[in-house]
Amino acid sequence: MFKKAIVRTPGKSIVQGLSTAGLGLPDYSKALLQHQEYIKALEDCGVEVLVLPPDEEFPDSTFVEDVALLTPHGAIVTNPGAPSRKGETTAIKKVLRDFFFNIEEVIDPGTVEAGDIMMVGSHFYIGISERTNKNGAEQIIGFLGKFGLTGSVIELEKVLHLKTGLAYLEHNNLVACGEFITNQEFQKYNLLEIPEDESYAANCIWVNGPVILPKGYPRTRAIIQSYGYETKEVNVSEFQKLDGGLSCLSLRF
Ligand code: CIR
Repeated sequence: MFKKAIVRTPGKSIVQGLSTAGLGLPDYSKALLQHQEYIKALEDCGVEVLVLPPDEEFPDSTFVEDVALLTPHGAIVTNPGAPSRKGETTAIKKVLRDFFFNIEEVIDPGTVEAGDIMMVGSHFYIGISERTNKNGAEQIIGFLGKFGLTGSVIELEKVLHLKTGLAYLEHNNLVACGEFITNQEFQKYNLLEIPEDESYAANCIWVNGPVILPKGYPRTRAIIQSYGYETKEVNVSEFQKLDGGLSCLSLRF
């Protein structure tokens, strides 16, 4: 169960965020409203949300999930592979001190963005991507070991982050899209296969029972509901323009 979540309000500089989506620039006022809707959805799932102020210096800093990995036994501050995002870790480290006694930190030459890490019980899958390298993944596995947890590595082919195409919904149920559907590692789960034209919705989050998913993906919603989940939809179109999914917008613990 998640008791708390940390989010960061987008700043005006969000329009300078990294993007490959080709969907145009995000609209700042819309992004703010959507962010509030997102917070409300988390609260409706029984989570207390800590809302951090905008950090204009870092256009992508609203995607807080990438800068830390939070586990029940300790936190790990990452070292983003995107040069423009490296400095985001300083602020999150200060925030985490209020909640975690054990805090580890990934250092160069290791790079990690935690959008590449998926928690399944006490095991963590770590995607090797353009942002997360092998050295970074090894550091993560070492820290997890100290916490009594385990980790393993998954090579990514096409997607930005591991959780761009995967979401664990507890109860052995795994939402998967594209390259992950046939990956041997994931065949032991009940795979909820998301059609390619709804791939953006594969990045959804289980929050204490309900599943929050992006608005506008009816087939994905139906698949998730068919497994007995209550669903909540949030419009995150302005974050999608920056390659950001639902999960990236919060750190849940
Ligand atoms: C980036 O490229 O870093 C941001 N524009 C989007 C990060 C999305 N994070 C995620 O998928 N975990």
